[in-house]
Amino acid sequence: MEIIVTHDLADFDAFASAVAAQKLYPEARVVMGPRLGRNVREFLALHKDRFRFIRASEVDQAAVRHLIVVDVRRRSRLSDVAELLARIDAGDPLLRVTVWDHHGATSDDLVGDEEVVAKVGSATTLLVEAMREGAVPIDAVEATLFALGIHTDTGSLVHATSTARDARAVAWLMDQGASLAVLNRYLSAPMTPDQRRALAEVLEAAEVRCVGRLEVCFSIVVLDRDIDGIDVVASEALALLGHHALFALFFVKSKAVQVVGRARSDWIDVGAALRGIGGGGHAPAGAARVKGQGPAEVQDAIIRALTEQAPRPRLVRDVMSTPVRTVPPELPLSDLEQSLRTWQHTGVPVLRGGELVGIISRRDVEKAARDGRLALPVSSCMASRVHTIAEDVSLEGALERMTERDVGRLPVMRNDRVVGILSRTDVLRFLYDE
Ligand SMILES: [Mn+2]
Repeated sequence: MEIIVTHDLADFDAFASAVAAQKLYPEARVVMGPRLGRNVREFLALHKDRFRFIRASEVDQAAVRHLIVVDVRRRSRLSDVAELLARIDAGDPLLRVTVWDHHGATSDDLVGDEEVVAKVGSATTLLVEAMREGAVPIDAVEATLFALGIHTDTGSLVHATSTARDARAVAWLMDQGASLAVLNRYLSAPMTPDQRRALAEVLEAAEVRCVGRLEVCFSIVVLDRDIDGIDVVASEALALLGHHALFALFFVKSKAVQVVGRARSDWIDVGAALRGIGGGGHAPAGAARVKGQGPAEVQDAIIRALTEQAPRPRLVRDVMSTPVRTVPPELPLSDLEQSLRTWQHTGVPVLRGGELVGIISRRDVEKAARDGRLALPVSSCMASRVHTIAEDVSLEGALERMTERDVGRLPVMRNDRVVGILSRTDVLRFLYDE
């Protein structure tokens, strides 16, 4: 017997990967864990007859000859097939293991006899590539499910983990007739009343902590029962709050803490932080379920894990231009015009006795030239209200300041002294290189 398994609480990527694997291994049966994600359950309410699967309890694990594992490879997430894991440990020669996964490696990983593992945005992508290569025919319903898998795990190709391979797989699925109407129905399903209530509580309880110079939001919410789709609640809350990351801790029936983590900044690896408390996931998204601890303890453990992996964002001082050229306020504009041309600068801070008193841009000087005012001193047309930034602010913070104030350069300060200048060019280089 050949079986395909994935992680519990299967989301669209897990379920789509399992169905796709069945196209590649036609003899294999799809085995799902005891719980399915809410979106997948809703999808199956209409598509049950198209996609058949069995439960682990229906499998004679002693009779399995080929185990195909998709969208997971950590052993702790495969407790349904503990008997098969034991056979693997015993070196059973009758059992072959194949792994298709896109998660980062851990010491707890199952090692397959064959492995297709790559850092792509979704596991489904890997299976779609194999189907495309093998010219395996798929119909529009299958193409739609596979596209749902990729869209879900990649945030429709904009999560930091997305790759061109995911986009090519989606394009191929569209060629195979993936239905946009069905994609939209399941990708932007309206929230249930329970989800809306939970969202309101997450927003209400949100507390911002500074971890490694980044704003990380924590929300502890007490629930008297499990709520479906809290992952969506956490994503939505982060989008509304706009911090670098958010961890929503749902204390369910005073028994377990269900954590959902989401990040908008590449500097935070949510999956790695949650692996520290027995959960898992990717850099932008992860989850964990912790028993026997209160939410405050779990929050402390997450902060410890985040601090250990030290998300050190790039700071202003790492990318500012230094040493900085400055001019005195009494310098004639004609001299400055010459200097700007040689320095190729678009603006310079104006200092009187070491103190910042203004800033002047090439545009100001050009205007003075047009008006025939080049004989006047720099002080006559400098801007004396100068927006500055401290050298130890994160670049992310500097970027926000520039956008808010709509200024092209910020003198960088250390104890009231100008130590550098941060220009649009510096910031853009950072934005596009990272
Ligand atoms: Mn996945």
